[in-house]
Amino acid sequence: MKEKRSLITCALPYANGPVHIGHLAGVYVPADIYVRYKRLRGEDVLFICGSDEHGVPITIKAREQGCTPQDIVDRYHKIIKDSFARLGINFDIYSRTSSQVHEKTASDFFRKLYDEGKFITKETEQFYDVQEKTFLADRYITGTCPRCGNPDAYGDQCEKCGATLSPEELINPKSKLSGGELVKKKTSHWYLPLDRYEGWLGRWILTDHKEWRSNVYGQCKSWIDGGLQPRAVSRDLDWGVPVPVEGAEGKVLYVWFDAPIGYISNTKELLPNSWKTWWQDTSTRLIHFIGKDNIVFHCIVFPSMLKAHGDYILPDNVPANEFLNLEGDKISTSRGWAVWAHEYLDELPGREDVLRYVLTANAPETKDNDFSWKDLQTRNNSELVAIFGNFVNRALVLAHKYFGGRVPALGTLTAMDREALDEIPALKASLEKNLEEFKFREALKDALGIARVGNKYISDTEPWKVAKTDMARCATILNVSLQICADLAIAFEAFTPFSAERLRAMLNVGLEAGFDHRKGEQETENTFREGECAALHTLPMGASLAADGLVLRWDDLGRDTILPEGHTLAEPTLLFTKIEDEVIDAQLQKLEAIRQARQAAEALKAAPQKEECTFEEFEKMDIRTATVLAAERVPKTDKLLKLTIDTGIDKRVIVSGIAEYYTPEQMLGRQICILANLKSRVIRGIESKGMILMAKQGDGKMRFVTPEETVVNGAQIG
Ligand code: B3M
Ligand code: ZN
Repeated sequence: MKEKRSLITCALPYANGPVHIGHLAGVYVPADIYVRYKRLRGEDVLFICGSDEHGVPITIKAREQGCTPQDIVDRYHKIIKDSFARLGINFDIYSRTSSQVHEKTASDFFRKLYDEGKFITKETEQFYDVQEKTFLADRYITGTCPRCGNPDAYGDQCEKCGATLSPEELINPKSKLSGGELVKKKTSHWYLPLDRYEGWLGRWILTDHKEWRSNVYGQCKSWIDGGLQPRAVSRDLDWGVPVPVEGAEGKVLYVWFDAPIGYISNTKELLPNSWKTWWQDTSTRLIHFIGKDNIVFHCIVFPSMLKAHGDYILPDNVPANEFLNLEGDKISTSRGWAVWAHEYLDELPGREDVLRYVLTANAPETKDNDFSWKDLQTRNNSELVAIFGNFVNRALVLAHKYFGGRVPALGTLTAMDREALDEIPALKASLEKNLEEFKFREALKDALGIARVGNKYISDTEPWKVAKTDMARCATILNVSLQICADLAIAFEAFTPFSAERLRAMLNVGLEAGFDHRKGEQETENTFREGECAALHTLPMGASLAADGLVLRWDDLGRDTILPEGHTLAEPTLLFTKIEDEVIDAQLQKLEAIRQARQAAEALKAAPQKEECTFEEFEKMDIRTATVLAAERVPKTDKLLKLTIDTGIDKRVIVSGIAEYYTPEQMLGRQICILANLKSRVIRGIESKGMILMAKQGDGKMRFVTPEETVVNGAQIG
């Protein structure tokens, strides 16, 4: 076994929707970069993830779609797992919290804490749906937001104004299940008394982990300073891990209690014999990659659970990211404002690395950041194509043109050669430091810096010109250039693994990275469910061994000579290609369509109720039926019709702004309703007496309000 051992986990995505670029940039791409880097350095790394398949939103989605929660998670687990694999995010295992191993692990975990008296129980009153005979999770309760009046606020949050709510605060709370009234009913639950861990958490995080990212440290500090409260670890719900206690029928573990245990279960599923090395040996470093909304659970709640249990190590670091926006707007699954991983992969085939690159370059590490399609195009065309790809292509094409596809001989190095070669170890040092400190954006700049060095070197030395007069000098320049290509094939492995592998194929070299953890594990029949285990990381030792056996290692990066003279190169192909405007425009149009559809849906929503009025106020209005006798357009206007109508008491003229919706011909003989006693007004020189009543939609569309069947003119409405 290697000395340095790291257990890397990524937040388990909820299996109630596909993953989008926000998830990728915040959690999965940085984690994969870190893992690949560690493997390249020969460290022992285990990379764990899986779907989070419990929780209320999944049950809501199932109800909405008329299927079971299991149907929902089966569908999305597959889509999510597939997207990760296609993006080269190579977990050692991507399992799921509906697995049997997980149910047992989570259940045992709870039971140990229960038996040891680590929980307290509390009886509270909660909303109960009498019709459905069930307690309701906060999400299942809707009502009017007390802050902004949104009639569709949830019991935990108002999505319109963003307020965090409790179901008690909602005006007119109703059950989302039955739509019916709610009653309060007593229920009892188990709580983890976080207040008992406060002192310990304060020392462990605020004193011992000052090196954590400032956003993470700051959030923890404010939680701890604010005082911690006991947290319920069970729920009244029928989807989840049943509470393993007699008399707890109808109760399951709270999703945030069972989900982090999923990290342990998935390790167990992969390595049934040696999982304890990863979770119980204090020389293992545990690192959780998460988004900022998960900080409290990974830094406060889960560590307290682990501490209470007593057998497990605690996280060494939790490099949580901020959020990624899309074209300046918050990514929102419910509003459909996102770029979905699986759609990107289908619509921009072969451009996995471009997405990985752009999401890293814009990683929301210290503050929220933005993804835009134009930026993706620019970074692809002017960085990946124009710098990295262009340099590699020139070096390889010239080596084929002048030296038959072999690494030419290195002559005496000039100052220019030396200068270029000397820049690489410095960039390597910075790259290592940044990767170790989870500064992936900076690290990517270092890697691209190597390509910049190469690109500048080959432009300055102009080997294509030198070839005309001095073949020996040309050989030296291309030798140096090819060494820099080899540097890039190592440095970019973590960031753009597909391209790095293609580059290594062109250079005819392999890469040493990692090894198979399952070796030595007894594979019992139950160990791996078919198709459940993600493929092992792409590059077990010597996997892409070149024909003549040259294998690159991290330590080669920055060496003057990585590729020996005479080493055979393969045919070059383009590493990256330009992204044309059409591709970007199509994506922008797709987003525009989403924006418009959303606006239209907003517009169709009923407007909020107006202020109260008294019956007397209503009575003042003379609303009655009338018939249109004549209709004509008001000259020089688009919207106005001049209508002559019979009100039952008189014949009068009303000017109405309905010409967009009705022609004069359509108006003739039509029975309508009017407000007869509206103060008369002069519109375009015509005196208008009264107003025609129309049903108006949010998008402006108008329709007449007409009696169900023809009545006499002047019939009063009220
Ligand atoms: N599924 C929340 C999320 O995806 C949750 C993470 C669980 S990690 C143990 O944001
Ligand atoms: Zn609100």
